[in-house]
Order: sequence, then C-alpha cells, then structure tokens
Amino acid sequence: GVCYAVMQNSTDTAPIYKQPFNAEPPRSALVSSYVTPVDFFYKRNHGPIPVVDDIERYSVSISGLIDNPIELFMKDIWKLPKYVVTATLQCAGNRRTAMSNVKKVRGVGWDVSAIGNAVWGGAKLADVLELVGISKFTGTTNSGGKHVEFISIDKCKEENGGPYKASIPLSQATNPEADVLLAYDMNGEPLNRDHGYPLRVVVPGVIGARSVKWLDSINIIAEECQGFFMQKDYKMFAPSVNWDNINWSTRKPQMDFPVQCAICSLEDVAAVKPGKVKVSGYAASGGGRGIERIDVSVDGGKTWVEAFRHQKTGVPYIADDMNSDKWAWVLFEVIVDVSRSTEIVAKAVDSAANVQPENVLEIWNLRGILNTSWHRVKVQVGH
Ligand code: MTE
Ligand code: MO
Repeated sequence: GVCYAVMQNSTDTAPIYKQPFNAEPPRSALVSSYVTPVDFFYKRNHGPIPVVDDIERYSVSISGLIDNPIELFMKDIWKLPKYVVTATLQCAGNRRTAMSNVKKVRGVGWDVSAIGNAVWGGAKLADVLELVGISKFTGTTNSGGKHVEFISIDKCKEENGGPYKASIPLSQATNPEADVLLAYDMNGEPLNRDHGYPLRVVVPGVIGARSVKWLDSINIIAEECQGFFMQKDYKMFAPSVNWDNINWSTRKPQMDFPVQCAICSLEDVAAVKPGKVKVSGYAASGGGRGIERIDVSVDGGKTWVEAFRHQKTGVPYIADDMNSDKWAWVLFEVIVDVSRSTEIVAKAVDSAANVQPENVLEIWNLRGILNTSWHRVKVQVGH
C-alpha cells in the first residue's frame, strides 16, 4: 500500500530486531473520506510483521480459567454471525510530536494522523466466548476468570522476544453491545498483513494498543494481562513523573481514549489569502461517547464558531443517535474569515460534556500519550 511519512522509533536501540514499520498519512488525506481507505490507515507495529500463509492451518486457542479449552480455525469463526462495525482506531500516541515539542517525551513521533476510521467485519468476541461456555454479560467465570487476554503471533523486543499482548475485562468481552470483534475484514476486504491478517481484535472506543493484531490465542485470566504494553507503557502519568521517579504500578493501563479533535485541512504554517478559509478535521471520543460540539476559533481562542458535523455525507450527525455510528469519528467543517496571520484553534466536546484541555503542558506525560490539547494551526495571511 501507499504510505507517507514513514517514521521510526527514535528510542529504539534493539540489537536483535529491525525497527518496526510505523506510518501515518498526510493529515489532508484523513478528511477526504469518512471511512479511511486501507492505504491511508496508520500502521503501528512493535515487531516484524508476521506472515500467515496457511489459512487452513491457522487457529486461535482459547484456554485459561475455563473448563473446556478449544482450538478455533478460521472456518469456525466464519460460521459465527458476522457483524460489521464502523469504529475509529486511535493510537494513544497520536499527536505525540506536539507534546514532545513542549517538553521531550519518549516514543514514536506522530502528527495528527495516528488515527483512522474503518468498517470492521468479523465475529463478536461475546459469541466466540460462548463456544467455551462463557455466557453473555459474565464478569467472572466459575474458576475466577475476570479478564480476556489476547496474545499475538508477532514477537517484540519490549517482551524480550515474546509476543505482543493485551487484555480487556471479561465483562466488556462478553457484552455484545461493546461490539468487541475478532475481525477478519477491513473496509469489506480481508484484513491485509499490516493490519493483522488473518484475524485481529478490535476493541471500539479504546486506545489502539488493545486491538491485538495477528491473534494467536485467547487466555481467560484472573488479573489483567501482565505484558509490557499493559503494565510498563500506555499509562497516563502526571506531568511531575519522570524516568527517575516513575512507579508503573501506581497507574491503571489506559483503556478508553478521551475526547480528541484535529484540524486536517491546514498544516503549520499554512499560507492563505485573506478572506474565507475552510477548516475541516475529525473529532472522536472513547467509550462510545458521541461528539456533541466542535468549536473553532480564529483569534487563538477568544471567540468561537461551531463547526458542522457529519459522518455519512448529507446526513447531519446527531450525537448518541440510533442512526449515528457510536464508535466512529465525526468529521467537521466550517468556513471562517481570516484577515490577518493568526492561530486557528479547534476543540471538541463529547456527549458527556468532556472537553479538551487548552494547553499541552498540564497533560504532559513522559510517554507522550493522549495529547488531546486544543489543536492549533498557524496561518500566514499573504496579500
Ligand atoms: N498488535 C500486535 N500484535 N502488535 C502490535 O505491535 N500494535 C498496537 C495494536 N495492536 C500492535 C498490535 C497498537 S499500539 C496500535 S495503535 C494498533 O495495533 C495499530 O493498528 P493498525 O496498525 O492496524 O493501525
Ligand atoms: Mo498505539
């Protein structure tokens, strides 16, 4: 696929593994369609991308704190009812570069495009778990299982050569309304290798790190997954925590992502003519919360105008409406008047009235995650 702005992890000094493949599209590509084409969907990997070439022999085992472990082949998964869920996947590190510019952080540098919206097709995890005797809406199995761990095929240096893994609570996994999928389709086509062929987890409304690609096994466990990416990464710390005083166990693994938005029609520093300027971008919130409002300012945040929101073209978006895609982003646009060089700012409000912080410093954290500060783009007005 076509991918632009390939970048690498600057702190990655692994002697054994080559640098993993990470890429994001130019921001302008994101707002050209509601459903992000696979070629323009960001790619985040922690190890070499595995090749599964024998689809007949590929299987996922389900074991752990259950009575009857099983081995599922693709034909078993294809037999289950197929659900199609439009869901936005966002890396917790989206907009990290802007956080690092204020004060250095560790991690892959991302602009605003480590996010994408896809139509995922697959089996519901809640249906899959019924195959091992776990009913819908179960919080604990008879043998004390409370979490569902996803273990992948790919190996990464952070796990000392072990597989990438993550977990979600059993209550979420067995809740059909949470729409957690074992997905084999992306935008109506079989998943490609970069995105997890032949089978990946999609956990809607949750940071991308929990949507494990190239699924190898599912483990029902009592405590949340003890893997690196759950326990030693992707946690939100206070600005005062640094690499010398960090105590990882004091914080929970990040799950839902907070309300976010970004302007995609303009880059820093955009040269514009005085007059009408179109400002468009995306907004998304985690946990299935809708986007209630998007405010845009052309005077650095003193005055605001509300942007028009949409998902499907021609259909006005209504937050938390039956006809809106609850796990998906909302695109916005507004025409503003710009007469002098300024900063154009956007901020979103979700359906729980959560707002984005004005500045990045108060949410700065050493891993550079969840930069949801007001998105600002400088424009230079030329005559
Ligand atoms: N799954 C595996 N097996 N290995 C990975 O490195 N990266 C995670 C997640 N699932 C990862 C993974 C992270 S951090 C993100 S943001 C998403 O996959 C990215 O998914 P994408 O590459 O399909 O966009
Ligand atoms: Mo990520």
